[in-house]
Amino acid sequence: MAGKKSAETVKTGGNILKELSASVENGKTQDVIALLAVGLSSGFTAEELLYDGMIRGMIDIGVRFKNHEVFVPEVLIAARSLKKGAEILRPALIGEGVKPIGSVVIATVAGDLHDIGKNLVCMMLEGVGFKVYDLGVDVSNDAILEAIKKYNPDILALSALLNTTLKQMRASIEYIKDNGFRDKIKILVGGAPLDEAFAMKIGADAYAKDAVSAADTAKELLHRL
Ligand code: B1M
Repeated sequence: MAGKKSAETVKTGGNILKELSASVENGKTQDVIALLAVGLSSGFTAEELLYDGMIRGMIDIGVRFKNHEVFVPEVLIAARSLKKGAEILRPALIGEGVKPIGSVVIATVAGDLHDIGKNLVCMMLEGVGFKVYDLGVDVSNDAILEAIKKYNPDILALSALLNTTLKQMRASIEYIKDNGFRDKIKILVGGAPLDEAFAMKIGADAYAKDAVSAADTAKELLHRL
């Protein structure tokens, strides 16, 4: 990434990205806030601090969660630190607002409460100029359909983090199709358990593996409308 500065050159004496990762993993929000301030003033980009620092900590705690070394409360505390950090980086990630290039309705599908990744996707979409209508988590097919009717978006973006909610993602797309709205929008899907092949199988227009590519892919989808 542009302007990359090796962590060793930071004058705090520590490795900012590693410390950020550990602070998120241990849910030390105050440390996250302080490290972000140092990181930003030391020349790291918001993307580096987010992806190479904070998200690594979330991935690490995810592995410990899977291995039953930590449990839901620890994961929630870490998630809270990451959310706080992402809020701090938000202005740097989003940039100055200009006339929207298009609009997106976004949701985490019904039965799924994971929203950290989706929230990052929202920020990146806003960052490249989309107007974003975020419906939140555990969003029913009806609520998605109502939002499409209300906001008339260019793109519907769906997120799922659980193997068990992948079929719900398919059901949401089917529901939109059954109600006659499929041809009016482009559908972008993402989330850790998905891949391109699955996205195509369930009738989405595109898949994106992370928040940055979600924003790029959404821009490409505008040309296919
Ligand atoms: Co959950 N959880 N969780 N969890 N959780 C995972 C996802 C899991 C992989 C952990 C594990 O076992 N290793 C596992 C799912 C296994 C599977 O089915 N594949 C799991 C499980 C099992 C569960 C519960 C069932 C646990 C339980 O209760 N026994 C339960 C389910 C609750 C429910 O949803 N109904 C549960 C609960 C929770 C918490 C509530 C404690 C908390 C969520 C808090 C919140 O989101 N507000 C939580 C968390 C935090 C995680 C982990 C640790 C971290 C997820 C995260 O935020 N990652 C996760 C393990 C892991 O991912 N390593 C885990 C950081 C985030 C930036 O990445 O969300 O992947 P991610 O988003 C990325 C990409 O996926 C992509 O871009 C993002 C950024 O680049 N992306 C998109 C996401 N959406 C996109 C949409 C797009 C494009 C790209 O276009 C539209």
